[in-house]
Parts: sequence; structure tokens; C-alpha cells
Amino acid sequence: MRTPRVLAIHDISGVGRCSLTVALPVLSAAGIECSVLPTAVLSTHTGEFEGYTFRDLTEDIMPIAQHWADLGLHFDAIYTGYLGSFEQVELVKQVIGKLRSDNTLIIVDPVMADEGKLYPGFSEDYPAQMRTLCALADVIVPNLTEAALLLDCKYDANPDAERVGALLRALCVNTGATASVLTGVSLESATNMGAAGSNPDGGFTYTAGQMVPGMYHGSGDLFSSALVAGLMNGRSLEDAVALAVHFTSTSIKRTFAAGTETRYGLLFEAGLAQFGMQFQHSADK
Ligand code: PXL
Repeated sequence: MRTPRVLAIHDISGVGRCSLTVALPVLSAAGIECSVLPTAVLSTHTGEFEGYTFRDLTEDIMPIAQHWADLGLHFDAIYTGYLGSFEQVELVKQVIGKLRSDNTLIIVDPVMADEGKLYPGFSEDYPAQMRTLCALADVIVPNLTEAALLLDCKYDANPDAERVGALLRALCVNTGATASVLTGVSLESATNMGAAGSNPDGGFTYTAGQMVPGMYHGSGDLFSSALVAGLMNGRSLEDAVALAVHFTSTSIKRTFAAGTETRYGLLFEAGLAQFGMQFQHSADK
């Protein structure tokens, strides 16, 4: 059995459990080789921290990708997340063009905003630039804020099922992505929170976990990384959304119960072995 290889293109924030410090352990636990292209090195993520350092690695992006192209490496998926700048989005599009082959799955998490606001450091024209990266994707994974920015429509924090369906369809039509997954969606009842994934027939599927009060940094990255883990293990989009909701939701509950500062991220480590177990190949059991 060949180990699938995923290229994760994100920043690495040393502390705070997001981007590559989440993608690496989650994909490895799921039996996937996670190659990394770090776009920047930060001391912490940019949410709720002040005085963080930021080392931009823009100049290294193309030489790194070129080396891999020269080595003739094959990537089964390319998974992008937080990108430091407008220019980096452009470069990542070129990297995808250089390294993708016919059967490389492209997953774009258009990390740029939450709770109705762009993250610090992103300009108003960044969403339009991110839309051009989404056009290359098989699957995009925006939260509700990012969806509104990609569609240039009003942010609705609590859309009903009809609106969620319309957003998912519009995300595919307007960006050119093949499928879309919307995170931070609460349907069914005010006490649940989950994600919805588009169906090729225009409908969608929805999975939810228990709603926990508070805003949890890195939950989008944990969700997307788990989604990629599911897809690379041959799960359908619906099943991958469900397992990613489950893993994220249990991690949020554990973090809430521990009462740790949410800016330090989700306590996902204690659930990682169990998460990986669902993907164990019968030969390894
Ligand atoms: O979790 C997304 C993320 C990733 N990387 C950096 C961030 C954020 C969100 O704030 O600041 C550097």
C-alpha cells in the first residue's frame, strides 16, 4: 500500500496550534505523508496576540517548488491555508500549476477572516485575489465570513438551510471550485454547530456537533486538515465532512472542559490516536 503524499502550503506559527502545527500531526496520524511548504514563520498566530514576529518566506516559495519539480515528485493532493500576502496567492497558483498532475486533488481553505472581519494584515482586495486561487480547487472550505467575502455578499452569521444551499451552489459557480464545504453552520437547533458540504446534484449534506460557547482559534485549520485526511483515505466528501466535524467538535469540547486560553488553540492531541485509528489499513491492525 503506497502512502499518499499531501503538500500542505501554510505558514508555521510556532505557538497557537494552527496552520502547519495542526496539518502535520493530523495528516501523519491519518497515515498520510505531509510535505510542507511554509510560507512564513511566526512566533504565534495573529489572532489575540500582540508583538508576534513574522518572517516572510515569499522568496523561497518558487525555488522550493522548482526543486521538487526537478525531483519529479508526485503529490496526491495540494492543501493550501493561510497565505501571508497578495503576492503569495499568486505564487501558490504557480506552484499548483508546476506540481499538480492529472490526479492531484486541490483543496483550498481560503483563510482570511472570521466573525464578519478580515484578519489583521489583509487588505480589502485580498478576497478577490483569494477567489482566483479557489478557481483551481476541487474543494474549497470557507467559513461563513470567508464565503460572504468570496461572493461579495452580506455576511449572515446564522443562515437557514435554504440560504446555506444557495451559498454552497454560488461558491462553486462564482469561484469555479468543483465542490464547497461551509464551516461554522448551525442548522437543526441553536445548540449545534457543524459544516455543510455541496453535492453534485445541487443539494448538500450537513453534520453537526454540540455547540460550545466561545471562539476557538485554529478550529478551521483542524477541520480542514481532518477533511483532507478523510478525502485522502478514500472517504466521500459527505463522510469526510462528518469525520472532520466529529474530530473538531470533540477537540472543542475537551478545550472548553480544560478551561485553557482559547488563543493557544484546540487540545486535539489527546484525540489524535483515536482519530488515526479509523484509517488503519487491515494489514496493520
Ligand atoms: O488559523 C488560521 C491562521 C493561520 N495562520 C495565521 C493566523 C491564522 C488566524 O488568525 O493568524 C498566522
